[in-house]
Amino acid sequence: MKRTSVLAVAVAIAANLLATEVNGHDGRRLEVIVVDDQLAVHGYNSGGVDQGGNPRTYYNAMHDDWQNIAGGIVAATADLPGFDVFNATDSIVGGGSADRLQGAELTLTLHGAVKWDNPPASEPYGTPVLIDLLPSEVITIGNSTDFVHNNAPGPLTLASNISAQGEHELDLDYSVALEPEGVLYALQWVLSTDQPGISDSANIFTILSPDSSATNGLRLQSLHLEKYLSTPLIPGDYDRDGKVDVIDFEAWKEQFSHELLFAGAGADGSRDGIVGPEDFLIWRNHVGLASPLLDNSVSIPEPTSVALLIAVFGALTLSSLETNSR
Ligand SMILES: [Ca+2]
Ligand SMILES: [Ca+2]
Repeated sequence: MKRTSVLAVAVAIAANLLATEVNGHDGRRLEVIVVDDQLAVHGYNSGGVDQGGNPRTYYNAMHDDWQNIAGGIVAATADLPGFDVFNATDSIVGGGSADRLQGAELTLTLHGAVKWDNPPASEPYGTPVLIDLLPSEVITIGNSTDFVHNNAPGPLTLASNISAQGEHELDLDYSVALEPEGVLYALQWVLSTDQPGISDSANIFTILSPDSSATNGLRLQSLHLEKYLSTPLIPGDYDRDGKVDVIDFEAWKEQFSHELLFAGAGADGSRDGIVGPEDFLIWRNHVGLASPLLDNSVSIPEPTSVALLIAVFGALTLSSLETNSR
């Protein structure tokens, strides 16, 4: 990195840190939860609503956008998505995890970053094409004590000695010495704790889209990538809309035989890194289910139409898969 770039990033980070100390940030955030003795994060939006649902109908992924630094400095920063640990009273998504995590430390470890260059301008956005970053694309992420970047991944202490009231506004400061345009970045994290009996999270993704004041903020494409990389609330919900229906079957069919960069993405319900017949069975075993987060206006397919669908597609697909796959 050139010296001017380093300076610009340092200035941006310093400005961000000052802002963070004054107050936390409203907007797209991630509530830390414990599900079946495993850490997870559940996205919600404290600053308004977007097309992604509030809270999200899936775990472990959230997007927000860069803000280009003004004044001729070629750099961008972001301070969201941020994290929170809530008690039962303050919990946005229900329950709260402060009692389970009381006294514990939370560590967020960066494992790397990928990008989706030039996603389609309009729907359908299709399966995201994820590639490595160029050596010049260095995303630095820090909090008040530590820094990591995508070429030197490692741990950040998100919180230590969590109180019974929880820990609010655990924000990160993202910085990059360029002004992203036409590209979505996804940072891959794992959340862990020293609290006995609670295992590490699955992959968690924070996604950053271009400055929303730029010509194309790619917000809907970011949301699409967020859903693709997330963990569904209900197994078989391959488009992450909170219900398991024929659209998820279509997603599975479109992605069939794809080998994935990240196990559990898209239609990989079995989390083995490939979209195969086992993921069809997961869909079939959960079809008709819907998340309680959805309101009553959501229509779920009639049992008869689902049964018909399984009869027609299920038998056909499985018999062909059994002869053709692997
Ligand atoms: Ca669905
Ligand atoms: Ca699979």
